[in-house]
Amino acid sequence: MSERTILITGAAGEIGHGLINALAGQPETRVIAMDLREIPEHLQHKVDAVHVGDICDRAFIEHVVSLHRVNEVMHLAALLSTSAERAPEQAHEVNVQGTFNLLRTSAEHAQAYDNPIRFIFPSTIAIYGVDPREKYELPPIREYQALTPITMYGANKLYCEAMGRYYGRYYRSITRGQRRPPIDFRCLRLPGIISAETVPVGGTSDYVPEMIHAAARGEPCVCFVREDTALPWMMMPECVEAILRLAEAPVLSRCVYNVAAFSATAGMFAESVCEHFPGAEISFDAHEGRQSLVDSWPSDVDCLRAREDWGFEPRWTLDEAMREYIVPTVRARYGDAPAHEGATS
Ligand code: AKB
Repeated sequence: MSERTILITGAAGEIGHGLINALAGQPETRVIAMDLREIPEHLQHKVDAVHVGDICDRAFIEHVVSLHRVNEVMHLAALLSTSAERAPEQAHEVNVQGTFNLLRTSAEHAQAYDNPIRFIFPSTIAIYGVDPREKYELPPIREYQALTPITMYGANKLYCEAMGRYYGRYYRSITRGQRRPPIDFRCLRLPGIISAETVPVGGTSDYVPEMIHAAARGEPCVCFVREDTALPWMMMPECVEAILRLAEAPVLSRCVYNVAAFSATAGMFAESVCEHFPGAEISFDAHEGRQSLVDSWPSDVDCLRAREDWGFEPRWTLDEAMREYIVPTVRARYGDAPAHEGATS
């Protein structure tokens, strides 16, 4: 790839942290970090420019894209599922209008320089809407199945997938002639993501990271879903690797892919956490509203197309992730947790 000038929106978020760290020092690569809030101090020296502003501010987006002649976008800025259910109209503004601003500006910029902009879009398992009564009978779900989201976040992301496909395949099709579409749109539907370095905010799959970080801090945790609730999961390093591998893949035949490492229940995670943090206090008290969201998401996804088209390959099973990534990383972050009350030595 020629020199990459990558705009990362939502750069102060969990995935933004991981991408900035992974891209720092890469040859022929400039990273432009953008967020509504300041980028943490320890990341600022790892990027080439920082812009604090609103994804919904079209003039701001146009300024940043043209100032840096951006040729690649990793668009992470979004209100996640729980935040979006608490403020659905704001979620639409950020998740849909913000993405539209970025797509249209990128398209205009790409046409001005006659060079398509690669646009990496993290979608979500929340675009699926399975019948909770059938959730655990279904085989791992394919990209074309059950596209009936019940959340504003899932609806937003599904529409943005369609917008991205339009800009990447069918943009102005009746007037474009032989010119290629202005956007090279690539999308991965992310499962529950677990970061051992940052604590999530606003997601409904946050119950597992919350459990892990609480145990590492020696604090009790009440899990807001039932113990038998299953979702597909991957660790943050696997998520970052998947985004970068998708971004660097040659021409692709599809633009939307499932990715995940394994399926697991909240109870399986709790059991593993208690093995590594003896005496960790984990209880379950389902929040009806948040439980209903998770019950509409598939327990597992079929990632065959990602494996075949661009070599997606997760690293860890649940037990391996705990041993090789989560436990060493949270211990480094929190130090050796104070013994939980009642813990046996
Ligand atoms: C959320 O919980 O909203 C996200 C997701 C599943 O995409 N982590």
